[in-house]
Amino acid sequence: MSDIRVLTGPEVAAHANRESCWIIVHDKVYDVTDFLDEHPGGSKIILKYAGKDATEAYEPIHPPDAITTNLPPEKHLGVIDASTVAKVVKEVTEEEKRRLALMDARPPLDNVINMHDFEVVAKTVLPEKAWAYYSSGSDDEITLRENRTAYQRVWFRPRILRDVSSVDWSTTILGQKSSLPVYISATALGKLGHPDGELCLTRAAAQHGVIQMIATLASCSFDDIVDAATPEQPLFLQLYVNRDREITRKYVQHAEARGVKALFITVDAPQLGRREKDMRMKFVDDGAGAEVQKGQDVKKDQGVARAISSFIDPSLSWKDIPWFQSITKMPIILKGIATAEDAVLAFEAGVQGIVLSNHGGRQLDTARSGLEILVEVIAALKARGYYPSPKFEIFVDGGVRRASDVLKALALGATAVGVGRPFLYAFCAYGQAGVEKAIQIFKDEFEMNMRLLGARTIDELVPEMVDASTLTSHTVLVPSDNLFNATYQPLVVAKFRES
Ligand code: 173
Repeated sequence: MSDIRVLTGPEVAAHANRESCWIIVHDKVYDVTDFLDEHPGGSKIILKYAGKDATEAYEPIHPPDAITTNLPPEKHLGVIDASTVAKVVKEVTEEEKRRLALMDARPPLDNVINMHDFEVVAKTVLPEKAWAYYSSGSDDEITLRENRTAYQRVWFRPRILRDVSSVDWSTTILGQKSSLPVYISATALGKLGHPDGELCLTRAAAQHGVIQMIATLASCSFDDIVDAATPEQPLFLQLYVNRDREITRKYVQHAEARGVKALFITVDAPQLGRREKDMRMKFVDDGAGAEVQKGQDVKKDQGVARAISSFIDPSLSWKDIPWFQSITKMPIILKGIATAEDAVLAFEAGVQGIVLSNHGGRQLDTARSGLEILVEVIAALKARGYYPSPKFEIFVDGGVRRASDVLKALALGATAVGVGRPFLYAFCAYGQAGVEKAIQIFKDEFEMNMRLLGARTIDELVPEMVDASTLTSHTVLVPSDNLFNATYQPLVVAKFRES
């Protein structure tokens, strides 16, 4: 006989205040009274669901095991008898109605011909909060925009008459076969934009031989993502290091046991950047302007990401690298290197690679683009005899929208590039089919650009095929990037309250 307690809707509803607060998540009932003030996102949001089913609000922004790891077992009260819970008829807001109508009126997928198209559809159909969270960069978003502009300061030097009847852009990334010199980079909270979240990426990647990097803060659980992959499908893992190293050790070793092929440790986020579009959204949504900042709920203006990132350890340092090397045999890659000095230290620390990145323009504003960093990194590694090396791979991410961008990074010495937002926007707009289409677009662009550049294989991409001489001059004029500008949303200043 099972001793699991079955609770009814009215029983739960009787605990709907600060003194006694029960909530339902995924058909289970929890007493979160003592946890209210510890909740990283503040108590107010939990109290909104006190005595009710909070699943819908909980799901996109919490790892599935968040409750089980944070609440002691005696606070797990039992399961809910679903037939006794009054169905909440969700009020469809005007914004939601407008959004659904726009979703119906999306351009057919056949009409989507580049990555910018996904972005403009996502911008239109996503809930405002999701768009604000995904699209935002830090501070003035100079770096966010520079990530695009940098690619436009590098020009091709194509070679001709090379018999390009057949071209091959497949490659190997950290020993794993990939149909593209591109991997799907980690982005968090996929369910804010699509009910299947990151599984859209996993399933599309399986169909096309592309490698996905799983985010520590994915909406889908790590195991659900691995379960959705085919047995042969290579997966990488992005890691935020927990203040509690035991949690990190278990997580890493579990990933290795489940067959993950490489560990990308994020090293550029000891604290999350201030993403003002995301922060502004919380202000507007809470209705009361500055007043809501008084009182207990100080974290609500910080945006979703900041609220859920408090576990990240800002004390992480080079001294920790040997510990990671002792707990896993997976290749270790440091994600978020921004200078030649740190690239040299990474090589000397014996890790297997680095990602030259500014976190999609979301961390230190006016940090340089990955592409610009690449040039100085290759020079510094070469000078020390560290490059080329079969044991050390260099990746770049940020701002990649075209296969031609990828070819520039490869010609300058990268093994592959990471693409985050475009794949995220593809599934927000069209689900798995969108991601498959995005991959197909990259393939079409690779075929054309490699032919025109005179490179039949990835190995034939050499530095002489690009002119990067103005890459470090941040003031040169470039033609206006109309597609990017069409979706780029300018930051706004504080709004007056409506009288
Ligand atoms: O860029 C991000 O938003 C990010 O990396 C993150 C970090 C912590 C929580 C959620 C997202």
